[in-house]
Amino acid sequence: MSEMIREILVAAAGEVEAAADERVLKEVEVKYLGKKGLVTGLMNRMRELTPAERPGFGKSVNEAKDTIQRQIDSRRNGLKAQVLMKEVADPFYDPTLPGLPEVEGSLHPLTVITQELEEIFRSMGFIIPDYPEAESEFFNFEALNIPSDHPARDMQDTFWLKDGNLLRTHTSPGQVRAMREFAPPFRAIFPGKVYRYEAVDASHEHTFHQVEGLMVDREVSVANLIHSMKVLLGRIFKRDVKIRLRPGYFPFVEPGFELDIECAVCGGKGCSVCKKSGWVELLPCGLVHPNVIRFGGLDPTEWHGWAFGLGLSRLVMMKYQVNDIRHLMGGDLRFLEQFR
Ligand code: FA5
Repeated sequence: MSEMIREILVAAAGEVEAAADERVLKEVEVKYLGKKGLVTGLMNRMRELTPAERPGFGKSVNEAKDTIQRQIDSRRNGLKAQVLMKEVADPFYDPTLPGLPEVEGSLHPLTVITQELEEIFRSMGFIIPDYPEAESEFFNFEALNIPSDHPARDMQDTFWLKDGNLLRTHTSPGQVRAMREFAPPFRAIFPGKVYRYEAVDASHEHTFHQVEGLMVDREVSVANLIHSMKVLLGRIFKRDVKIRLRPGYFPFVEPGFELDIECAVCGGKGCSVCKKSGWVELLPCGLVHPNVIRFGGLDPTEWHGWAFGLGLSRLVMMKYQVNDIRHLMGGDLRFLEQFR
């Protein structure tokens, strides 16, 4: 019997090698390994053996089966490669063949809204300077009236860099930088990425986007600030959105406000984005604190300002009813394709 196995192995190896294409190779496979194939047939002869001989024989047949299958697979790969090489080497070029479809990209929703905001504010005379994401402790905290022992530092857990700088925790450092750079009166917005070392959930990311707004002039008022916020939201949403204004504490403004928007994901009913409250914190704002004006190199008895820090990632969520902030930067093309 083992002589028979050996003969089948030799014959199969020869036929596999000689198979000139995949069709012939399939025939060889069926001849040896098919249901009625030669190797399968060997098993039927088991009953001619003594019980003691059967296990060893069964093992040899299975090994023969594996060997032949391996040879067939390897030959099949070889034949496929040959076909491919031939196609590649063929100098014939058919210009009538249809081309590959073009995959059209699109702008990320954060970019779309940023551009819209830039357009709105530019039309109201705002400039758009750019400031560093790796920021100094001075501009991120101290110059914003948040000294190192101030409890407000805990409100924004910080990613510190080895050189003592940090990843900016908000876009507010732009306020003092701009005051030092531009002669007042001026108005500016600073869109950008910010970073916080904090737990991530449906409405909190460690890396998210804000847009800071700042107006410095001799006369500024809360009324003017609130009006600008309303214009902004109206032009972004292009419909009436419910907002509420409440007092808010930030060391760099006085007075400070929190402007919330009715949660667009649940229509104010309560969901994981608004933590069941029906409202989403979107737009803190206030009149710039005199100490910040002073850090900006200006005289707070002459110059005043208002500022806001819009949560841009949340604005995008509200505009497009995105139910989890992690979709925005998650890189899943299925999410992004919806904005084509
Ligand atoms: C600030 O960052 C202040 N710098 C804003 C400010 C500017 C106040 C000027 C007054 C004057 P706050 O930490 O609340 O504040 O963040 C501002 C907005 O960013 C929030 O209302 C919210 O919309 C958004 N935001 C805050 N944390 C996160 C987070 N982890 N993920 C996504 N969005 C966030």
